[in-house]
Amino acid sequence: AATEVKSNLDVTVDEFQQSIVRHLHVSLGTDENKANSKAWWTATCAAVNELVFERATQTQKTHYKKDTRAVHYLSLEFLMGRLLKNNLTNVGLTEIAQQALDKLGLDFHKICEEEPDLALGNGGLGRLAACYVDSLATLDFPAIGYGIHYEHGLFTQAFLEGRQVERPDSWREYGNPWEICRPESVQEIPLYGYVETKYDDKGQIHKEWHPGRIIKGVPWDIPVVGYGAKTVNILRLWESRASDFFNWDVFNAGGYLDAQVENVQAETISKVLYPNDNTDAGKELRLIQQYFFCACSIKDIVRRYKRAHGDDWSKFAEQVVMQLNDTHPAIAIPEMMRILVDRAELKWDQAWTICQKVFAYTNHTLLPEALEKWSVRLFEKVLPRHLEIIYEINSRFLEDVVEVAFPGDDSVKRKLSIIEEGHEKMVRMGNLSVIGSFKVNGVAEIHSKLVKKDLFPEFNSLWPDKFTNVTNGVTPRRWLKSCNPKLSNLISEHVDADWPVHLNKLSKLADLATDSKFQKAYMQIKLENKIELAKVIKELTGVEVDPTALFDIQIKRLHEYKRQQLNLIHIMALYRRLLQNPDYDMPKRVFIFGAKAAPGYYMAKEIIYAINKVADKVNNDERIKDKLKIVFLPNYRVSLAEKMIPAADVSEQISLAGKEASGTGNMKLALNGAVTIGTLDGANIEIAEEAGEDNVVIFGLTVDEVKELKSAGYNPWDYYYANNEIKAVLDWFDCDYFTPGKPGELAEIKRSLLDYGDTYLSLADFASYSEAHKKIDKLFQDEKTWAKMAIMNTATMGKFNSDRSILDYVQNIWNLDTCDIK
Ligand code: DL6
Repeated sequence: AATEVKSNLDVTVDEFQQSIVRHLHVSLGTDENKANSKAWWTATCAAVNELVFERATQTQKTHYKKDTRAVHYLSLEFLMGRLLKNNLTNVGLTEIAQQALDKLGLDFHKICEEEPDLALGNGGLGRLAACYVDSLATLDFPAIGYGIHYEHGLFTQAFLEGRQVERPDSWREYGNPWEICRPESVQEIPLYGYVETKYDDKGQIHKEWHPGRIIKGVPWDIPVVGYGAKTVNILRLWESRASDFFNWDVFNAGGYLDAQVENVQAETISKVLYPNDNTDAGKELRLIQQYFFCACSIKDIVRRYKRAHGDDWSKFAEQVVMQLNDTHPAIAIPEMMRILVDRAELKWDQAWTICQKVFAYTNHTLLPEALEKWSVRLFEKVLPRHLEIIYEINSRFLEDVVEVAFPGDDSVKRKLSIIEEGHEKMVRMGNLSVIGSFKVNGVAEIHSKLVKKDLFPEFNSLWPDKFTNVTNGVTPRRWLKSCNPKLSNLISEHVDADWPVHLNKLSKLADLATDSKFQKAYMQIKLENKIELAKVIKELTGVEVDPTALFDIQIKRLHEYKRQQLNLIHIMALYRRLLQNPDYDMPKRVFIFGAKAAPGYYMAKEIIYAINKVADKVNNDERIKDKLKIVFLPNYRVSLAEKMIPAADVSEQISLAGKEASGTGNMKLALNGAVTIGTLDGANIEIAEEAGEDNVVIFGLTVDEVKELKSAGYNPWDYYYANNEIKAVLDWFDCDYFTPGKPGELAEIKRSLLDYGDTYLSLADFASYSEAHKKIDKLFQDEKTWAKMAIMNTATMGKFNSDRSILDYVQNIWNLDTCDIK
């Protein structure tokens, strides 16, 4: 195929076919007659792995031999999705695998559908980590991702009479072919207990932590295949187990079951991913998860360093950089200090100098409810030595830095202290991360500005050079080449075949944006992708949609700041307009949602319910002649996104300005030719800059206007009384129109928008949003203009390649060299 990367893995169709069959026999112990689709999928993965693990070993050997500096990406989440198609794309064997399976009488796409998603993340933050490890391998940078080997990833979502119900995710119930256990690298991790202060002969103080529990960390490695399959890095995920020390006394006394209790508790640590996006869980188990994976990872890093450098710590900061993916791994900072001071017996200053050269921190949110704080009481119980270290870091910082810069200013000290005073003392992980890191970055231009201006202004005045921006990006291998093969092939007919690594080359398509032949080909592919999605919609919801209608897609976690409720009230307004005037001028529209709500987030679940109820009514209302359809696809996840994104006409990016740090779905949708309807928030601003104002539709208050309105005293009732449409739509929630026989069942939505203050200003932005949609309607009805806009979006998204983000990190933060793997 035109877009196939030249693989350096030389494999013929016959060889690949033989390899699949061999694995069916020797790895799975079955044969061609007995094997079901799952077995064929497993055997195909094994055939890929046979090639990939060779490269992984070669990569590790080379990094070791060359003693390379490496980045260690510490993240509580890696939302990897499915790996078979992605790995085949990256090794350049998609066609070969397809033909091999074809010869075996199997359908490649059906086999790929057997794969469970690796849903070890909640949303943007976890998916970003997955894109970044892809780019690091593609660009041949020595890197390792560290995280948790959750037994259950993000819950599976179903709808029961319109309400979200959660079921456990079991991505590895019977094993997963992509992972390899590494018992040789098991680590032991202490927890709880107390700290003893000792004095040596010279009167020097030594601290000794006597832990109350020891947990075993078992590493599982997943290969991360770079595009072109030169570098294969590793994602190392830690599973918790009870340590080998078993409670033999209890066991021998006949308490077999009691003796197992400890095992169960230990294994709980990596049992389940916390399903909260952009909120802090604040639970003991979560703190233990954070410490567990950081401590395992640091031991692993130190072991590898010592293999090359022995006890000479002077090179550590030259060899190691650790990126903290939000504050979740911030406990790594005091843990590193503990290793250096208590175990390696370095002087405090020497240890701190090393630490401050090793850590860098990415902030992913300004939302106050997502900024992590742990009670001092909890710290004292779980990590008593770390609390002491944090106090020491804090008092030295307040005396040596803050007092010098702001002499006598206690209010600044209170703000910058790692410890928040109050009726319950808290450890502020954000402040710890800033103090312990040499760089702090936000994830889009505007977000990084707000990090400096609103979140950490005093830190910024202390250390202006510490703060920087790295705008997020997404991997074009998964988010264009692999998920949208038809568009990829069309692109490759017009642009150099290496566009998946040099995404700026798509700019050449701009010359074709008004070329009617190219427009026709481009829009034909969009239509075919919409036909495919229509089938998925029918399968998942039973709703039939017209593929020629405008497909308007909002896919992201359900959160009030992302404003799915604004989308809903606008859809209801459209419905009302159609009921009042059946000839109301608008193209046929299908509004498509995909979103999971955190199980404990009441209002988010109410919004899902309301959308489903409104959908039921609208979809079955013959009066509006199918002009409006609404579908909420259950269980939104990476593999579903891959089917939705290529079929989108319009991309909804409608968060309240100042709330969405960046967004990355916005980039994926625009890259696949969807026109953004969006606020001036996060990366939308940069997308608009790149695409040009003619090719996006911007609406709503700006960050400054939001601040002004809030400080003047925002009153949603003003908008309710001033705008008849808002009033009518909100009043609809009070009756039983959408919930027959159950009046007021959706009234909580109205209450949140009026009585509870409309925190995210949906009513203030409604009129402007509605006008923006009218504009979209007009543009969509003009086929040529719309085709030009869609093509221009694809042509201008080069900046949002995650390779560019990684190169920004490398140049401004990590200072890495590439390493060629022969
Ligand atoms: O940076 C990745 C992603 C951004 O694109 C989203 O805008 C942002 O909401 C998300 N942040 C989080 C924060 N979670 N915590 N803590 O998920 O990060």
